[in-house]
This record gives sequence, C-alpha cells and structure tokens, in this order.
Amino acid sequence: MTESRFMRGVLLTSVAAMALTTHAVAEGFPEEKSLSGLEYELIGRDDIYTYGSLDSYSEAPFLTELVNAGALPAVADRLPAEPLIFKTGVMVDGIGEYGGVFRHVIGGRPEGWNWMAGQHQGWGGINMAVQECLVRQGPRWQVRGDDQTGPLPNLARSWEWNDDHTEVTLSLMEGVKWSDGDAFDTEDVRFWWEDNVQDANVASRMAAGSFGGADTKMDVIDDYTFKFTFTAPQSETILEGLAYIQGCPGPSHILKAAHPTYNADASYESYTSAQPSDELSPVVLGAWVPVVHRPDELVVLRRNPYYFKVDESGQQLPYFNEMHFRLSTWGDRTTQTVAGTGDFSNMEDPANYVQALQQSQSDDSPVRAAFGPRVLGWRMDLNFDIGNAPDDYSTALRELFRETDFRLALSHGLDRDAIGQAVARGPFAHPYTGGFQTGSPYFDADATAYQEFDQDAANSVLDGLGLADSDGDGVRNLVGGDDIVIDVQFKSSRNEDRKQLDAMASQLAEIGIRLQVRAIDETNFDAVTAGGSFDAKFERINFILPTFETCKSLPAGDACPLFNKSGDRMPFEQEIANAYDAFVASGDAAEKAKAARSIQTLITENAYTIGTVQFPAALLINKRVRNAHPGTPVFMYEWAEDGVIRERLWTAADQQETELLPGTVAEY
Ligand code: BQZ
Repeated sequence: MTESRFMRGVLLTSVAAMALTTHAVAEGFPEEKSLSGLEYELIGRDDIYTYGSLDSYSEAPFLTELVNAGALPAVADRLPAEPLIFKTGVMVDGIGEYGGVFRHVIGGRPEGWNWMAGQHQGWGGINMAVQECLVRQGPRWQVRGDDQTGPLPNLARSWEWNDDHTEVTLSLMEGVKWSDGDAFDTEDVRFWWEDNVQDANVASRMAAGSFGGADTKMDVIDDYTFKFTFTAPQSETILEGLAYIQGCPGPSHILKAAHPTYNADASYESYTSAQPSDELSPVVLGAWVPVVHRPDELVVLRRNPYYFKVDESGQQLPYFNEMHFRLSTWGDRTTQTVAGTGDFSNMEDPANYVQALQQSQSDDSPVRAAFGPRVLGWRMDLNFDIGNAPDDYSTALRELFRETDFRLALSHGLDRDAIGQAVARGPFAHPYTGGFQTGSPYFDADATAYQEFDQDAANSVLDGLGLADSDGDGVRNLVGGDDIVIDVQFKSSRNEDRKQLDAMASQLAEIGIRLQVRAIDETNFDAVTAGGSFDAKFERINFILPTFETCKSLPAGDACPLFNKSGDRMPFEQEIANAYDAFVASGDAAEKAKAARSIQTLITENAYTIGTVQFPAALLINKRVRNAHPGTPVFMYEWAEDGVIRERLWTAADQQETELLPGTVAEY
C-alpha cells in the first residue's frame, strides 16, 4: 500500500477543512502539574565508586567460618585484584553492618535463568540481583548534568575511543569470578556477543543490528580487553546499550555446552530453556544467588561469596546475607511495604496511591514515600509488520494501521482524562500521546503534538477513509471487508492496564472501532511480543531515554521496533530512525536535545504509538533500611532496584530480619 495518498501534509489540509483539532506541535500539550517532591544534591560521576586495591579485605563472618572449614578460598583470593570500591562520602548512612534479609515482594514469576537468551527472572529486582552488566545506568540519577558524559563503568572498568570515534576498546576488571569460582573474562563477552546477540536464532535482549547497525564488529584482544568497530562515528551514548538488560554476559563455561553451535544435540529451544527456574543454583556475577524457588510462593537468594565489590573499609559487599522475593502481585508489593512486611516497592499501581500515601504519612509508618516526576506512561502499539501478518485479515488490518490518519483518528477518539480517572481519582494522571514522558530530561512540551478528545473529528476522518459500517452492526468495516476488530494483548497481572483498556474499548466503540482485549500471562508476555505475534499490544512503557529498551519503542536496527519487525518502514518512521542514530552518534548535548525533539515530534504528530495517560511513581523503602538515598527516583536511567544500589544497603544488627538459611551459600 503506497503511503502517498495519506501523506501527512495532504491529510492535514483536508482535515483542517473538517475542523480536526490535532494540536500541531506548538499549539499545546496540556499544562502539567508536577507532583514531584524529591529533594537531592547532585554529585560527580566519580563520587559514587572507583576501582583499586586496598591493604586488607574482610567478609561476612559466616564466610570466614566456611574459609576456615576449607569450603571457600580466602576473601582476598575471591576478589579481583582491584575490586570496585564504593565511596563512603555519598553513602547517606555510611559503612554498613553485615547480616539480615532484604525483603522484596513481586508480581512476576521467574521464567528461567538464561537471561542472554531473553529469559527474565520475574522482574521486580531479581533480574538485577543475579545479573551484572558491562556498564551501569541506574545510579546516574544523582549525577550532575555537566558530568553526564555517558554510562558508569561496571564490569568494563574503562574504555577508549579512536580518533574518529569508530572504534572503542573496553577493558574489563581483571580477576572477577563467577559465583562458582570460575574466571570471568572476554570469552564470556565473546559468547554473549557472537552466540547470543549476533545469533538471530536467539531472542537476546539486545536485538541483532541494534548496537550501532548491522555491521558492528566485536574483536577480542586479550583475556580482559575487547573492541567494538562501528561503520559510522559514535558517541559515549551508544555504550548505554551495554547496561542492564542488554549488556549482561552469562556464564559461557556453563551455557556453551547447551548451545547448538557447540552441541549438535541441542536446539535453540533447548538452549533458551537450558536453565529452568526450578533448577538451582544458576552461576551468576550478581550480589546474590538464587538457592530456593518455591513456585508461586518464594525465591530465596544468598550472598555471592565471590562478589567483586567492597566498601572503603575493605568489607566485601553486599551487606545483606539474604534476599527474599515473595511471589505475589504488584499491587501487593505496595500493600506489604506500607504494612512493613516488605522492604521495597516502586509504588506504580495508581489505584492504591491515595491509601498508601495516607498510611505512609503517619510517624509510625514503616516507610516514607515521595513522588517523583511522571515516568510511567501507558500506550497501545499497533503492529505495522505486514510481511509477518499471520492471515489476510491481519494483513488488511496492519495496512490500515500504517495509515497515519487512522491512528490520529483513534487518538482523537480517546478521552484521556476519563481514562486517567478510571485508573485513579485525583491529580495523578496526565494525558500521554506516546514519545517521552514528562519526567524525561528529553521531554519538551513544545515538541509534543497532542490529539484532543474529539469524536466528530475522529468520525469524519474514518468516514474519509471509507471505513463505513457496511453491515450495520455498529462496527466500521474495512473497505469492502470485515468489521474492524483490533485484538489487543495486555499483561493479565496489571489491573491498571485492564481498567484503561476497558475505558478505551467503550470510547472507541463510539466511533465504530471494536477493541478485543486479551490478557496474557506476564511471564510469557515478552516472549510473545518479542516474536511480533500480536496485532496490537498495550502496556506501561518508560520512555525516558532513547537508549533504554530501545527496541520496544524505536526503529533502531532492522528487527526493531517490536511492532514493526519487518524493517519495512513508513517514511516518518525512517526519519525517527535517522533522528535516533543522530542522537546516539552525537556527543554534543544541544545536538542530542535537537534529535530528541524531532523524535518526539515525529512520534506524537504521527501517533506512531497511541499513548493514553502518564503517572508519577513513588519509591517506598522500609525505614530500617540504611543507605537508601531519599532522592532515588522510581525510574530515571533505570529502575530504583538499580538506582538505589542495593549492594550497599544495610540494616543495624538489632533490626535485622531472621535469615531462612543462615550460614549457607549456593553449592555447585
Ligand atoms: C520494576 C521492574 C524491575 C519490564 C517490569 C515488568 C515487565 C516488563 C518491566 C517495576 C517490573 C516492575 O517492571 O513493574 O516496578 O520493579 O520490574 O525490573 O513490568 O513485565 O517487561 O519491562 O521493567
């Protein structure tokens, strides 16, 4: 289907004649009243941690007993030559005490431990407890603007660019060990890159071709040094793609044996599920290792005796010996944290904001709560991938989805104020038209188009497209075809998503479009959507940084976004791809902001994705937990589970919760 007939310019003039009220860019994204109450001082990126060797090291007392029993090497032999050292100056409660339990409650369920093949571990902080990545983003929320030069180092402790910025050579920490004592080195990085990211048969979190283009090369130089070569100059920004969730190597000494490239009896399916969630313990680099998994009930993690980070006094981290993940619901996470039976919650289910806020205001409340900016946005993504449509009806539907004015009409058909109130009464909701949420450093109201709720305009556009209700059943029909029924998938565990879809379904029915909502178990939602097998999907998306989970939102690389995996781009979509490349390639803040503005304008003017509402969120942490900086946002560069730096959280001995498996570590 040619786009010309529906070229935007033509559309706007004709529609103007029909009094359509699409607020082109400058005319006005609704004024926003921020609820953010976060206060914090900004620091330099090097104030958080450094690398180096200390005169002596110490460990959790029960580990010393294991060393004395010959079950573990001495702490100095378990640590790298130069561990990562957290600086005391920016730790709000200073050097910590060992022991106790950090209690999470989550709504997800571990899918498996093979994260390089795209499996998740249940979200809510499990993923990030077991995975360590080449660089880090979370703690950047606290870094001064003039020092925001790029991601923070982590496993890759430093890197160097060549003159024309087409090559970057990264140096790994030397002597880091996996939780079974095996050495971490460039063979793990090579396996991650070649046999997972670059292998199109593996549904890795970093899509092949999305890291600087399809021809990016990675070369191993020695055991601790490797190099990326790009076909075009890049900036530090591209390295943000090496942070959590994309740039986290897995144990090659374990997984190669399960990979078809090295094992003729293996399939890609068996490889993906090579580490089932009820088989323990996986080999990890993270601070804690899963040792117990009671399905639908609990996951218990014990400290990793080989963890490669220390505090300035030489104490090996983390401070907590045990971490629990109670497997419940996301809503219950907030309920239990407000009640004091959980220690952490990203309060993100607007339905319980009012009650949780009231409860957390009292002096004897176990938590404190402070709202951050609006970083939670919900949107519907229509699938534009005609090439992979499963049948003729889907093909016809996806051709219609590629019509900009069809999407604009849908957007005008949505009453976002009503949708917001359906989720939570009060001042929390604000309209969202896709693109950056207002809490993003790249949000610019003047670059944001807004389609007001206007059913007349929506109907006249749909009429203009010839989508009449030819069989008189109240639902518009495809030209000469069936009813227009949009099958929308959403996560069954997300009440706020269901409420919005119910409101959207009744609103769009009024303009003759039927939404058929379908709940999918959250555990497989990503696997289903990663495969592109949906006509439409609806979920919460944090679009704060273009480099965060890029493939979910932007045409970066041929296999992206997930809602147009064909790579058959619409003209404006190609402009978005160009703006994204310019954003990543530029090291100049003003140029980046300019590229981000055009991404925003192109997305919102074309209703590339159809946003509904956006909400602030509040981080709840139990008051007995120390070193949790009160200014930590629920989400900025990464979720708070990363931003709060859990490996340096602690609780005084007299306030510690009882461990379920004292004195133990994972056995291999
Ligand atoms: C935070 C986060 C930590 C994924 C997930 C979950 C998945 C999505 C998203 C959030 C959960 C919590 O978010 O909602 O507060 O704890 O885990 O990983 O929604 O279904 O696929 O993108 O991050």
